[in-house]
Amino acid sequence: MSLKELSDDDLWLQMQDDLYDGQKDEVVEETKEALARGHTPQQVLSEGLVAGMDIVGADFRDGILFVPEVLMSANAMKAGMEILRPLLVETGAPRIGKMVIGTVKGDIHDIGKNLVAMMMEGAGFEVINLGVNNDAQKFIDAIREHQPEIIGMSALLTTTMPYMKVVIQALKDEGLRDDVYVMVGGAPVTESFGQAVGADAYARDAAVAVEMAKAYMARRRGEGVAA
Ligand code: B1M
Repeated sequence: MSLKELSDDDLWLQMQDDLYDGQKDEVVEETKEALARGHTPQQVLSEGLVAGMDIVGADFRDGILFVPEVLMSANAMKAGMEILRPLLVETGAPRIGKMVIGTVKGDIHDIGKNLVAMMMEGAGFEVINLGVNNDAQKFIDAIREHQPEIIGMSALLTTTMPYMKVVIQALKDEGLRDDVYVMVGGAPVTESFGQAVGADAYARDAAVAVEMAKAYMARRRGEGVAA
């Protein structure tokens, strides 16, 4: 059966299966087909790519999948995200602020962080994406160089999320803490953890991150305040 003959529900299932199997080319074709059917990039992300990665995550946790297989799934997901990228990024929204974002030291997960970066760009933020495995000095250097209003930290491991506190302490030590709004996120991160490490905001997903960042910029403009 060709892709075009699949119902929408079966197309999502096929995408999830192919992502699970690390079939990059197929995921790209299915992403294009879903868009051609008029689904929004957000729908393609949630019904196809993220839903597929959720199954990968569960089987990784349960010892059914191992790192090499998960890497292939991650690459397939990234290939699908590349198709969505222009739609998420080039929305023509006016520039409203600047954000530096990175995954913290010891952590190489970047899919969710890249999704946040893309959606922030789509909302009108200039985004400086530091990539993965960033120590506190990298965040500090980037703040000095780019003067962002917002910094975002992502962590996917319970062993790396405490490093967010190290970065926030380093910002204080360098006298930069009050200049930036600190946002944190990633699968194991919670609202209470964010508060405990002294972040300004925790966002559970990319869409929420965008809304919080926009709300902060509006407050900042309105009140003429720093972070
Ligand atoms: Co890893 N991994 N992994 N992994 N991996 C997890 C995180 C894990 C939960 C899997 C599991 O056991 N179920 C587990 C962590 C357990 C724990 O700490 N409690 C785990 C582990 C153990 C590991 C290794 C240690 C495995 C090993 O080597 N034995 C190792 C660590 C490597 C390292 O970082 N040092 C490892 C490696 C890898 C791969 C390299 C194979 C690959 C990463 C590839 C890549 O990113 N380029 C990988 C993957 C893919 C995953 C899972 C399966 C999927 C993560 C993902 O991309 N999700 C993951 C399982 C899971 O999370 N359930 C898992 C999709 C993405 C869209 O969601 O990143 O959560 P997420 O982002 C969300 C939100 O969290 C939020 O927005 C996004 C949605 O809109 N968000 C933010 C994220 N960052 C934000 C920042 C914000 C705001 C919101 O503001 C700044």
